[in-house]
Amino acid sequence: MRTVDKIYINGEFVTPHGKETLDIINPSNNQKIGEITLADEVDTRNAIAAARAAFKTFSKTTVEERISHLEKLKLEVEKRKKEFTDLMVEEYGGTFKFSSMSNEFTGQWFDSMIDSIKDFSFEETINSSKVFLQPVGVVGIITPWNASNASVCSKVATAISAGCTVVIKPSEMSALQTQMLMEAFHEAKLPKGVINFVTGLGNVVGTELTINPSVAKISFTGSTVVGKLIAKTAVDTMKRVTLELGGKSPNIILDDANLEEVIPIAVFGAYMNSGQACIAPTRLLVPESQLEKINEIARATAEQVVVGFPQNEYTNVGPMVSVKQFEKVQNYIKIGLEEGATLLVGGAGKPDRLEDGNFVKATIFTNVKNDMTIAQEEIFGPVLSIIPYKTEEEAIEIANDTPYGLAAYVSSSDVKRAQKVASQIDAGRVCINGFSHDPMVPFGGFKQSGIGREYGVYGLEAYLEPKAVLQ
Ligand code: TXE
Repeated sequence: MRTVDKIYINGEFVTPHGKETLDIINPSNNQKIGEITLADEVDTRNAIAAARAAFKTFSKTTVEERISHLEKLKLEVEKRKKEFTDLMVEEYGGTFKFSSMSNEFTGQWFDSMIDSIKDFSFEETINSSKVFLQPVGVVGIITPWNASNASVCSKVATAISAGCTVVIKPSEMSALQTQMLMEAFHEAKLPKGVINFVTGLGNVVGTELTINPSVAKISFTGSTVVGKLIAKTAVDTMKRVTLELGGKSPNIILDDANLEEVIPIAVFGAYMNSGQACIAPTRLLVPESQLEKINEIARATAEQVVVGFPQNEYTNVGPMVSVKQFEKVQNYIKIGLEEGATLLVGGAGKPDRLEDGNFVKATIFTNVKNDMTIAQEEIFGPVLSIIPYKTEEEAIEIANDTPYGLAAYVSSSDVKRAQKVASQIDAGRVCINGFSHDPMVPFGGFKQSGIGREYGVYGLEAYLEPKAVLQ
């Protein structure tokens, strides 16, 4: 049985003032594997005070000093890649494939920020005046469970690059991964108080971070509901907010695309991270004239998808993170059937021999209409909706017809045509012909998918406050 009974404040592991505990459950079998002691408001205020004190000197560090801190953080995180992968598989139920890829990639969050700041000008001259880009202050970092380390590392790397100090409230559902991250960051030996961790509940620790006047900015990744709550509360103290929220990403297959190639990619893509990914292409928009053929290829692909224990290297879809998330996905499958979508593969219930865990069948609905609930709301599970369209214009209209605008995908054998379509889509990121990722390129949402951008120079600017000195 593991215990997570420490938080990290002012360079030390301390026993939290909070006394409540929470079980850590393995989602593959719903067995208890450990327990965490939850931090409370007092712990949060202590962490904020430490970050505030550290900010006085850390905000004055040079770019070279910050680069050296980023290098040390990267080194310590990379040393533990294998352990992080094992914990992600066990605690979160992330597939071995996804978890190892995600941890393999973690160092790049630090590298990309080193590349972003090494030539960045924190000072400029406009006419005879100076503009200084100063770090905004103490940043509250609130992160979810679906890519815990990646989320924390990318936000911490950006904050450190700017000269900010941080109080991190990771998801209470990633306590084991957080514990190891605390150890890694501690070993990096940054000045005391620059990085603090307070693991507790959202409505306790998260709320304190959001109301506390000593916190200058909140960087949040999570649900749209909580994102809105944070934005409303944060405005009372005029905090800066960066919100990376949900998505319902369209994947437009144009009529000239090579279906045998792009449909399998689309199906496996929708199941990335077992469907628990904000950028997953969950709405597959296809030419109506090719619907039958596409249904066939999608069905054949889904039959190859391995749903099962996440530690198996061949598994594509592991369990949902919690019973609550499992039930949420099941409910959407039920709604899909009730609203008249055609079930192509999968459906309600658990796959055979996987009854103990939170496993969902790899599911595809076809003949979905875009106004159906399953096409409008984020399901966050392995459920793909195939939506037929008649013309390219209609495809673009459907793509844009949700409250979200995080990611989008376009496939065509004519790249220029795909680019033209991409230019008309309301989303913060559009990938042409497949899935690509670049940690230097801005990431964030249009519409209700969020506010602001993360990564690289765009992300950095959200942690800086311009100060003009006129003379
Ligand atoms: O997210 P929450 P949940 C979506 C996805 C999923 C749904 C619910 O659709 O099914 O959200 O997941 C903290 N003040 N995404 O309930 O609650 C919380 O402790 C401050 C999309 O787990 O938004 C955790 O650290 N903080 C998404 C973080 O917010 C609060 C990733 C996210 O949890 C808080 C995850 C409060 N009042 C879920 N309440 C993405 N964009 O990738 C909770 N938190």
